Amino acid sequence: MNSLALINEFLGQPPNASAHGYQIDHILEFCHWFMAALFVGWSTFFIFVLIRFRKARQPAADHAGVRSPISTHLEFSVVLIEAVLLLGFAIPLWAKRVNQFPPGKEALLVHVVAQQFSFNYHLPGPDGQFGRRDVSFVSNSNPLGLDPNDPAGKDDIVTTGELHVPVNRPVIAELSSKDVIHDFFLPNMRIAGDAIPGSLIPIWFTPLKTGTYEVICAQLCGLGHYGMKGTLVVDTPQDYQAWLKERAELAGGAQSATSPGAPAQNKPPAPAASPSPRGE
Ligand SMILES: [Cu+2]
Repeated sequence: MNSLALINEFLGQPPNASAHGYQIDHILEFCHWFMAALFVGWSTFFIFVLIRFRKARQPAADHAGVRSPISTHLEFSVVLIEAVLLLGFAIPLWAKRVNQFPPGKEALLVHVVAQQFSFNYHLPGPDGQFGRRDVSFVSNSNPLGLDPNDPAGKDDIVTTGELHVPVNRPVIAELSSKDVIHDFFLPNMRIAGDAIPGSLIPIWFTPLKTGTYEVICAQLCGLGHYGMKGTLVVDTPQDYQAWLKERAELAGGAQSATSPGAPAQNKPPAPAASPSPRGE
């Protein structure tokens, strides 16, 4: 941590815990210091102008105005620095985040399905395959509409509110929503992505430090919006395997509870469990 990082702390940024987060912090730090320099610079210039062109010193208006090229040079420099920031740092970093996803084998893929008002997580279980999901199977005990007849889904893990991931392994979170637009925001991982009904939006990050972090919804999605606060637990690989095992056992129990073909409870169907296509 260099002294520049102080400005992020001062602004209330939680500590970074992801691999790419340092680059984002760096841009934020630089931008804030640059804005501070601009603020001091332009304020000084403004005060200088007030004094230099005061009425006592300039009784008659000068219609030609300022002839010095300094302000032009200053403005050009500011535009240049901003262009370098945008084209040299911000856009390449963004492009890397969007285009250079880690290879599928290396990364952990998790489906994040937002709803009013919680985040549901769908993991493939030991077989590594996601079970089919369909809106017709959605019920209180099956919030994602896992197809009970699909063998690939038998060992799938579905959790609500808490997501576990292993440390030092890239995580791809595929975002979707069952109702309105939410935003899956992991402040410590310096990543956020909108969860939009009818869309699958992947985001990725690599957690570097074990610990428990906040998950929040960053779109005002309704009255219970605040209640979407959840937890991301970054485990050591051993702890993660233990958690997977525990959840898989629980999932086995839950699967038999919702016996295949059991009709969804008598309630209006939820809008949709993506990624099934829908005709809205
Ligand atoms: Cu939300």
